[in-house]
Formats: sequence, structure tokens, C-alpha cells
Amino acid sequence: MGRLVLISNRVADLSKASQAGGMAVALADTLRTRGGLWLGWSGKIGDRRDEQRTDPDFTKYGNATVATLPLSAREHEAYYVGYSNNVLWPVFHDRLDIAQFEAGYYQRYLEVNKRFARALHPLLRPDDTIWVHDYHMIPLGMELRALGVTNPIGFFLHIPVPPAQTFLAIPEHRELARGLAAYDLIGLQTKVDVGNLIDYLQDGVFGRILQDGRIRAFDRELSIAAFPVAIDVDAFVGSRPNRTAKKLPATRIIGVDRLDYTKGLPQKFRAFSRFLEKYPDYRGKVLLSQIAPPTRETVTAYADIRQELETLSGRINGRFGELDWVPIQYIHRSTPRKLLVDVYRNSRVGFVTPLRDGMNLVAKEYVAAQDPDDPGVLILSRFAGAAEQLQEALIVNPYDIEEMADSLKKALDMDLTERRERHDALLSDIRRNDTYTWCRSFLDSLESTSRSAPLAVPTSPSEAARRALQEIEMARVAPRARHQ
Ligand code: GDG
Repeated sequence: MGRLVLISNRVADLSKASQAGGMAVALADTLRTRGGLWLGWSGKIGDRRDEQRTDPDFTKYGNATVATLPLSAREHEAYYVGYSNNVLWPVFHDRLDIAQFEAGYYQRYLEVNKRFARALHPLLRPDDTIWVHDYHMIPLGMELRALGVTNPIGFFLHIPVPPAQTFLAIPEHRELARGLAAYDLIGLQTKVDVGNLIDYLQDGVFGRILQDGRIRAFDRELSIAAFPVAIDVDAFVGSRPNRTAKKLPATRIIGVDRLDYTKGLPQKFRAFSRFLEKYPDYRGKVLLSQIAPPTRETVTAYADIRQELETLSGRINGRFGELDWVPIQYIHRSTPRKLLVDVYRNSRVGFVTPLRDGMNLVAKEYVAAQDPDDPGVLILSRFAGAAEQLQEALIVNPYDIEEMADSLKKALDMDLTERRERHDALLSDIRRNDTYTWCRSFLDSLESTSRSAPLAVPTSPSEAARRALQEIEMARVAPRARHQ
């Protein structure tokens, strides 16, 4: 078995990855066992000279090496803030209304991908398996192919795929599709995402489904499948019970979300407010703790959502609060993970309400952290990828405030037998599909896909055009030959 080579916008700190509890644990373990390399942005923003850099800084962790490159200020502005976070993130989350299709963003996004490909190319070995992560890096596989790389290359998208009509609105959708077609395997979070991408490739760029289920597009054949991202269950199970519960004046409903407009936070606050209005007996007895650490603060839409939440929580606390009870605890800071696990366990309801989400690991973490003898209830938006799997949660429509308010009541009133039944079913699913299974099944599929389908190389558009011309030429010559 060859090495694993990972590429993503940010790299994990391999000395701490084992404490993260998410997919970084499995990736870091696989890197250590097989040996390998993880390339990404260092997080540093430098000057224009950095745009020429293809010599990464290396840190070794035994068998595994982390390689990082800085971005220049204008690369950061156009590749990261611009194209990744102001175009791809909103569009892929169905928010065409806030996408900023500025001229120039895509070009620099592509150039950063080219630079990362050039930096990686000399470090590759013939038997490496290459795994590219997320929307910042869509063209990376295509750029590696253009440099002559024939290794298996897989791509995993952590965010949702929008419906075909929304994808088509991206001015550079064809270029993105050409980038996607360079991979041997594309991993997505859900079956809905797989359906959306196949629809788009068929409608938008004349992709064809082959008999063996693969897709032919841009003169390449690729596989697309769902690999729902998962957690390291044991990192959340068995935390000390009730360490913080004693200090609580009320039954807790917990929300943990990066402060992002996709997470449905205003809808969550409004539903809680409606719940207090509709069911006044719960006033003074229940509180909503919302942990919402800051993220991408340089993007305008994030400043707007922050202001909206501060106003809403202030208004709700002002309306319902008492001298000895504040209904919403809104914490706009990151919380240490150990504490997070305790808080999950000591909360009667996990309230997860994104308007659109690739998966949502918080939903899985909340379930894993519960005391199986006295578990809490998960309320989960139908628009989180996790809802495809976690059917025993109370599934809600985050746009339906009334339904969410009623679900809060149902969750708080649920008897122990039903809570246990639902929790048992959820936990066994989360255990069956943990982060190690996710990592292994993606890599196994990638390696077997590329074994069964040797790569047609190279795949640049000019090569495809050359071959098409050759075929036309052959067709022209053939009838003449028959008449001679
Ligand atoms: C993207 C996709 C997909 C949050 N606040 C704190 C904290 N967290 C941790 C949670 C969880 C993680 O961050 C958030 O993961 P999510 O899955 O909920 O969401 P995104 O960050 O949007 O992630 C998403 C994911 O990629 C993986 O593929 O599921 O759909 O959008 O692990 O626990 N951790 C600590 N303090 C906090 O305050 N320690």
C-alpha cells in the first residue's frame, strides 16, 4: 500500500488531531500508519513574493509530514474570502442571493490551485493515493493531471451540492465541472447531493451515466458516491455526568454552531421565543444555551448575522427574562471541547436547525455524548445532511417556526422509554458509521475504482479536442477506404 497524500485549504495539527473528535482523527491516524503527506495553507498572509512560492515548509510527525504554503494578501482576498467564501459557500448552500460573482475571483482561485499542484508534484511518488478536500480545492486534481500525474485522485466535498439550476448560475460552472471530472472518485455527504451532482453534469455539461454507474464527462470516467462524514464516537462517550448540571437553574436546550448564516440561528431563536409565548408554563424552567464561535469575520454576511442574533437574543431576554432567569445564554466565543462534551451530556435537548448543511457533526456529537440511561432528545433540521441518517431524531423544517416550537415541547415532555428507544437507534447508527469507517470506505473505493478503471491520461481540454478531431478524421477516411 502506498502513502496517503491529503490536500485541503487548512491542515490539521497532527500533534493535537487525536483530541479533535472529528474526521481529523481518522485522517491523522491513516497518515501515520501508511505514511504520507498533508499539504495546505499555513494560515499566514504574506506579500506578492509568496505568489511564486512552490517550496512548502515541512513539519514531520514520525511517518507523516505536514507541508504548508502562505498566501499573498490578494490571493487571500480573491481565492479564500472571494471565490471560496463569497461564491462557492453561499451558492452550494442555496444562497444565490448573497453570492458575489466578482470578476477576477475565479482566476486567482485557479492560480492558487495551480501553485499548490506545482508544489505537490515533485513530492509525489508513483504509488501515492491522493485525496483532495473541499470546495477551496476543486481544480487541484485537474491541475495535477495537467502536470502528468496518473495516481488515483479522489475528492471529498464537505458542503452540500445545490440543485442543477442553482449550480448553472455560477458563471464558471463549466470550469468547475471540468475540474470535478479530473477525479477518479467524488465523495459527497448524502444521496441527495449525489443526485444533484449527477443531474447537473447531465444537464449542464452533457455528462452521461455509463452502464457500470460511472459518469462520463469531459472525456473522463468518474465515480460519484455518498460517504457521510462521521465522528470519533469514543471521544464523546462516557464523559463525567452532571458536572455542570448542578449549577444550572433550568433544563437546558443546547445549540453549538459556528456563527454562520447557513446554520438557521435566527430561526432557532424565534422558535424558542414562540415556544415560551405558546407554553408559558416552561418560563423560568428551560433555557437555551447557544454557543456560536466567530468565523470568517472578514465576510460581510457574517457581520450581518452576528448583529441579527445579538438583537434577537436581547429582545427575547428583555421580553421574557426575570431577575433570576435569563432565557437565552448566547456565547460568541469558542468553548474547550472537554467542556462541550459535558454541556452536551447535561442538556435535555440538542437543537440543530441549519437551513442547509453538508452533514452537521454537532448532531452526531450530541447523541454520542448522552447518558444512555437518561438520554436527551435531538431535534434536527431536515436540511442537514445528517437527517438522511438520523431518522429517529425529531426532524423539523427550520422555516416552520410553529413546528419547531411544538417540537421543543414534545422533546421536553418525552418519556424515558421513548427517549431511550430513539437514542439507542441513533447511537448504534453513529457507532456503525464512525469516522474510521468513513475514512476507510472512501480510500477503499478510491483505490478499487482506479484499479478497475485505468486512467485515460492526459485529460486536458486540448487533448480531448485532439482526440475528437482524430475520430472525425478517421470517420472521413474510412468511407473513402471502403470505395477503393
Ligand atoms: C463543515 C460542513 C460538515 C463548534 N463550536 C465549537 C466547536 N465546534 C465544533 C463542533 C463540530 C465542528 O466544530 C462543527 O462541525 P459541523 O459539521 O457542525 O459544521 P461546519 O463547521 O460547518 O463543517 C458540515 C463538516 O464540514 C464536516 O464534513 O458536517 O456540514 O459545513 O465538531 O463540535 N468545538 C469547540 N468549541 C466550540 O466552541 N471545541
